[in-house]
Amino acid sequence: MVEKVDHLGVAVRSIENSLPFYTEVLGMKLLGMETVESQQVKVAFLTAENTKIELLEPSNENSPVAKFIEKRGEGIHHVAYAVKNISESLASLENQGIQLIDKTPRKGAGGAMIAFLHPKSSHGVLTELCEKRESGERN
Ligand code: CMX
Repeated sequence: MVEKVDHLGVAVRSIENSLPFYTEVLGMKLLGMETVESQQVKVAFLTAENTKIELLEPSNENSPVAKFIEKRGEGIHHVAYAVKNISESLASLENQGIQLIDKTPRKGAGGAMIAFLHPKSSHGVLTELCEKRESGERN
């Protein structure tokens, strides 16, 4: 089902304050920033070679990322896997009794279709599936 790890999501209080660590200290390249209203987050994508990190800053206090930071502090938030066909993957996971947060895919950052699996069903790791629909550097 899974083609590769697409990116790791890291929850931060402020993208502005955390970016210098990634760009200046680690020397990663900033690919872009955007606000994903449906997920109530502002995101920044960074890359080194074929690896991507997504920094997630809550855009309001009701954001799932705001709740995460309040409970656990800043840190690794999710692992995102690239899949070829997200709808088929979700149907297969549901058939296997995996608890889905999103039963149907929704639009995420970079124009990808995304869906989350509940961390209770994936041994404590919030898991995202993503299917890229657009070509370009972000993909
Ligand atoms: N990783 C691992 N476990 C997590 C977690 C995370 N990121 N977020 C929450 N949990 C755990 C909590 O610790 C809690 O466990 P316990 O019951 O053992 O305490 C349990 O999941 C329920 O968490 P909660 O704090 O009660 O929060 P909610 O039930 O309100 O929501 C979740 C949890 C995962 C369903 C919700 O955060 C969600 O829907 N997340 C997916 C959407 C999201 O995170 N979007 C932002 C990213 C956007 C993007 O990448 O584009």
